[in-house]
Amino acid sequence: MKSATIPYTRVAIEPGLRQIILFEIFFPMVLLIIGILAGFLQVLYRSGIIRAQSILGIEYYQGLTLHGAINAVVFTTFFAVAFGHAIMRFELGKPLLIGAAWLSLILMAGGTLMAAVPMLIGKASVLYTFYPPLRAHPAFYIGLVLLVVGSWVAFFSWIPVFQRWKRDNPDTKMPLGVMGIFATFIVWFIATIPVAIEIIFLLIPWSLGWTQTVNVPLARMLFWFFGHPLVYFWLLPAYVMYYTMLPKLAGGKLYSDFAGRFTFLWLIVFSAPIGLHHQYMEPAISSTWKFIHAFFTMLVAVPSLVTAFTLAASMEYGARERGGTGLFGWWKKLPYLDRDRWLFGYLFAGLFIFIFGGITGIVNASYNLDSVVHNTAWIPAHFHQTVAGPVFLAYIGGSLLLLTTLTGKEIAFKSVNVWIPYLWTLGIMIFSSGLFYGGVAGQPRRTNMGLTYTNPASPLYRADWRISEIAGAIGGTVMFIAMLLYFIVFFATLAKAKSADGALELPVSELIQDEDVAAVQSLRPWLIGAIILLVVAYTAPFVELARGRYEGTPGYSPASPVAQQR
Ligand code: HAS
Repeated sequence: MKSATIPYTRVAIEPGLRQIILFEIFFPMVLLIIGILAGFLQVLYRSGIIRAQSILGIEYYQGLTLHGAINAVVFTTFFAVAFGHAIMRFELGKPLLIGAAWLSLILMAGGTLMAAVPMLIGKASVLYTFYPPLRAHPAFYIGLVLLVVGSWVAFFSWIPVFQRWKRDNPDTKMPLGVMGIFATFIVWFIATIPVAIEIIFLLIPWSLGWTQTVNVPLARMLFWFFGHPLVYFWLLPAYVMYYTMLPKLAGGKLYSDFAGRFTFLWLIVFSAPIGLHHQYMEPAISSTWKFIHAFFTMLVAVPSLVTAFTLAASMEYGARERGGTGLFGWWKKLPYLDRDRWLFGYLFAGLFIFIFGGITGIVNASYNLDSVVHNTAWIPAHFHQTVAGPVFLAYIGGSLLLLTTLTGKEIAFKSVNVWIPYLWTLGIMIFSSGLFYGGVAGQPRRTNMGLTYTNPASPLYRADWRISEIAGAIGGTVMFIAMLLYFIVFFATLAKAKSADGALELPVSELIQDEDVAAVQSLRPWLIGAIILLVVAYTAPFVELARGRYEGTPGYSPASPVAQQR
C-alpha cells in the first residue's frame, strides 16, 4: 500500500461527501472519452487523413466544440470543485456542508447535460469560446450558467467551514492548500461575473430571438475579461498539488511556504486585468489599453517563475535526501518511474511541458510578436503546452489519486500507469512542435485544412504546411494512445475490489522554510488590490466601446457565410 513507502496522511470522510467527490470525478471522466476522441479527429482532419466535412456523424466544428467544451470547461470545473471539497475536508478536518455540496453537484451535472444536448445534435457548434456572431441554441448558454452557478455554491459553502476552523485555531496560519483553493475560486468568481453578464444580457436574449442582433465587440471584451483568469482557474489546482504534494513525492520538503502563498495571492491580483492580450488585433480597442494589459501580462508570469525555482529547489532537496549528489547528478535520484510514487511522474512531466508553454505565452504577450502568431496554429500549440500539459496531467493524476483513496482500491496496471504521463508528454511535444512551426508559417487555427490547405487536389494546397500537420497527427496519435491507456487504468481501478476502507489519504509536504510574512497571511488586501486593478484596467476600454458606434450583428453558424434566419 502507498503508506508503506510514503507516509501519506489519512483523514476519515463522511460517506455522503465521498460519493459526491467520486461522482464529480467519474461523470466528467466518461464525457472526457468523447472529448479526447474529438481531439484525435482534429489532427486527422487538419493533416488531411480525413478529407470530409464530418465523420462518425460529427461535423468538424461540432467536434471542435465538444473537444474544447468538455476538456477545457466541463472536466476542469468538475475537477476543481471535487479537489476543492477534498482539500477543504482534509486540511480543515471538519465536515463540509453536505446539502450545499449536493446542490452544487446537481446544478453542475444538470447544466452540463443541458449544454451537451445542443452540442451533440449540432445546434451549438460555437467552439468553447462561443463568441458571437456564432449563435447557439439557448439551452447551451443556460446549461453553462447552471454549471457556473453550481461551482459558486461549492465555493461559498466552504467559507463558513473555514470560519469555524479559524475560530478554533486563531493562531494558526491558513493551511497552504486551503489558501490555494480559495485563490482558485476567487479567480473563478471574478472571471465568471463578466461572462455571466455576457451570457445573461447579450447571448440568451439573442438566441431566444428576443433581440435580433448582438454587439460583437462588447461580447468579446466581456468574454476575454473571463477568458484569461479562466486559465489561472485551471492552473491553480495544479499549483496546489505542486506545492503541497510534489516535494513529498520527490522525497523531500517544500523549499518555501512564502513562495506558495505569494504565488496564489499574486494570481488573484494579476490574472484578470490582462484579458486584452487576447484582443491585440481587435480594432475596436485602442492600443494604449492593449499596451497596459501587455504590461500586466508580464507581471502575471512572475509567480510561475517563482514556482519554477521553488519546485526545482524542493525537488533537489528531495533528490539529495535520496542520495543524489553533484551539480546535476541529483536529477537521477528523482522517482520518475516509482510505482508507489506514480503521481510524481504526472506532476513532473507537466512541469517539463510548462517550460515551453510558459516561454511561448511570453511570446504571445509581447504585443508586436503576437501579430505574427495570433489566430495561427501557434496558439493551440501554446495552450496544449499549458492547459493540456501541467493542468491536464495534474488533473488526470489527481482524479486517479482521489479515485484510489476514496474507494480504498489499489491502482490497476501500475507498470503501465507510470509511463502514461511520459507518453502524453512525448505526444504533446511532437504535436506542439509541428503546430508552432506551422503557426509561424501562417497556418490558421480552427480550420478543416484537409479540405483545402493539406489537400493536393485543392487550389489552396500549401506543400510547405504539410510537415507541420504530419507532426501534429503523429503527436496527436501518441496523445490518443496515452489517453486510451489512462482510461484503461482508471476504469480497471474502479472495477477492482477494494483493499482498504475509503478515506482521504494524501501526500503532504513539510516545509524547509516556514517564513512568517504578514503580507501573505490574509486574502483580503489582495482581493482589494484585484478589484482596484480591474477598475483601472477595464473602465476606459468599456467607455471606449460605449462611445463607439457598432452595428449589431445577426447570428451565424459555421456551416454558412449567410446570417441565420429565425
Ligand atoms: Fe496563455 C492564449 C499569454 C499561461 C492557456 N493561453 C492562450 C489560450 C489558452 C491559454 C487556452 O498574451 C488560447 C485562448 C484562445 O482560444 O484563443 N499565457 C500567456 C502568458 C502566460 C500564459 C504570458 N496560458 C497560460 C496558462 C494557460 C494558458 C497557464 C492554461 C492553463 N496566452 C497568452 C496570450 C494569449 C494566450 C497573450 C493570446 C494569444 C493570441 O494571440 O490569441 C504565463 O502565465 C506563462 C508563465 C509561465 C512560465 C513557465 C514557468 C515554468 C514552470 C516549470 C518549471 C519546471 C521545472 C521542471 C521546475 C514563465 C513553472 C524542470 C525539469 C527539467 C527536466 C528541466
